[in-house]
Amino acid sequence: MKRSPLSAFFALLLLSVSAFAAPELTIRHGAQTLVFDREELETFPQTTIVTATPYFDGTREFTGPTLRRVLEAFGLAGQRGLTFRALNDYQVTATLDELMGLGAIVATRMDGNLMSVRNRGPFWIMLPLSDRPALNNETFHRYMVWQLSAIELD
Ligand SMILES: Nc1nc2c(c(=O)[nH]1)N[C@H]1C(S)=C(S)[C@@H](COP(=O)(O)O)O[C@H]1N2
Ligand SMILES: [Mo]
Repeated sequence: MKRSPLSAFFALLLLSVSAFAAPELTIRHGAQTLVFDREELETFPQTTIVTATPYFDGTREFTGPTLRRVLEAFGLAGQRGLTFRALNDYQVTATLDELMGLGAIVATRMDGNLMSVRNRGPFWIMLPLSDRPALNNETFHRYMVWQLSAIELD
């Protein structure tokens, strides 16, 4: 089939629309799927974590809803498994019990600024490492998923 210049134009338009599409966080539990964009995540009550991290010198301020709040809609608890997935294909699995007591937030901002994918954004699971030094080790750093794209609940 011969492609008209017009269809090439629309193909290009589609490409650029998806390239600039708003980043989203998908949360799945069986057939139930919730998709939040940044603005929606910022309509939840916001929690701020000021902490040193393995990733930056000095302390940074991270802001976003608590993980607990984001998952609340699903009404799940206990030994249920949860998998975080990131844009770079990183994934880590835990149970809700393991995660819910950590004070984790889904950070949408660092020092008040949105985070680009290049800056490990747009969403980053952040833990209050400075306030809770017991979390400042590899066991818990694994859960600090940057470029978070999806959360899957068993
Ligand atoms: N998206 C993403 N998040 C991630 C990782 C990753 O590879 N990709 N590595 C995890 C692991 S295993 C650890 S220990 C911490 C710190 O990783 P780093 O020391 O490689 O920066 O980030 C976690 N978050
Ligand atoms: Mo790690």
